Amino acid sequence: MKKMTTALTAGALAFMPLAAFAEDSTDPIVIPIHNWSSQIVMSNVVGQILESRGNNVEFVTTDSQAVYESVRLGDVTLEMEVWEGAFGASFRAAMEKGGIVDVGDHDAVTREDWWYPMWTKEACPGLPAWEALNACAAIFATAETGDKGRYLDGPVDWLKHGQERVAALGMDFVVVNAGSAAALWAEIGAAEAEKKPIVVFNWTPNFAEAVWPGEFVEFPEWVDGCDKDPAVGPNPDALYDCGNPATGYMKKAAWEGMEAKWPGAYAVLEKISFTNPQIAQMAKLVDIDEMEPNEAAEEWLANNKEIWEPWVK
Ligand code: TMO
Repeated sequence: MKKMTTALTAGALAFMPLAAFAEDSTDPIVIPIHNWSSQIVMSNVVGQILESRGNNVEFVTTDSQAVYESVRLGDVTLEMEVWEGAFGASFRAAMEKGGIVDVGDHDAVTREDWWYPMWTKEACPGLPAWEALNACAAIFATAETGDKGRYLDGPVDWLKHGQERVAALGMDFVVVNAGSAAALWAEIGAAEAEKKPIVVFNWTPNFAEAVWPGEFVEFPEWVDGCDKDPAVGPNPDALYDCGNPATGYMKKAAWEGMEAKWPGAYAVLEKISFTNPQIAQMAKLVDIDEMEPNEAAEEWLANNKEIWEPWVK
């Protein structure tokens, strides 16, 4: 565009169709992939939508926290799933430094926290209150945790601060990080046969809610600043003494330069908004139907044309 404006007079410019100035760069739009299924499938869905309108797209596997710095620097072009609970702090930190833009919220309402399958409640009837969970800690004990209960947290890069919460609330639990999301599902599946009480990290929207009815543990309600200011939350001397937001956002984020470089793709990104059932369905195609993420995306797009086609028109 710079070249054209120097080569053409203002008069000639007036006759150029506007579209000539709104062409997307042929450079690839770089889309990051993380380690949970809905994000992987949604990223493929959006990549395929952009490819259908002629954009070049490249996928890179990245850390789910460091990605906000990569977006800010333009090494990665966008992020489709900014979950408030897990990534709000990294997203806000990148926003403060500049270079990353908030491209709006999905329709989805999210929650990420300690969770148990419903059979656990039979062994610990005071649930879902966290105090009741703590009073039942012994029934969650494993060889690994001695007489304390075991809480299986998510992979470390989701930074759930489970250990800090246990310390801040004086809980009789040991936090163990799962190596992958699949390890969480394997743990729930293994406990199911004997209806063994377990408490693990889980989130919604997710495929799991259709497979294992369950509930989130109710911790002290999230208050802004609970992760920054010890005075916030019930323990005046500790951070992370609150649950995660119970009605969290899921945002889209992009590199600040995306709009100028790929204006067409950016306009599509602004319109994209997925709902809880749509996101749960994306995860299901991989976690239950065992499809490859790119095939899951093809299937999702083939079955949901009425949802996404208006976004590219
Ligand atoms: C980041 N996650 C949605 C898996 O909690």
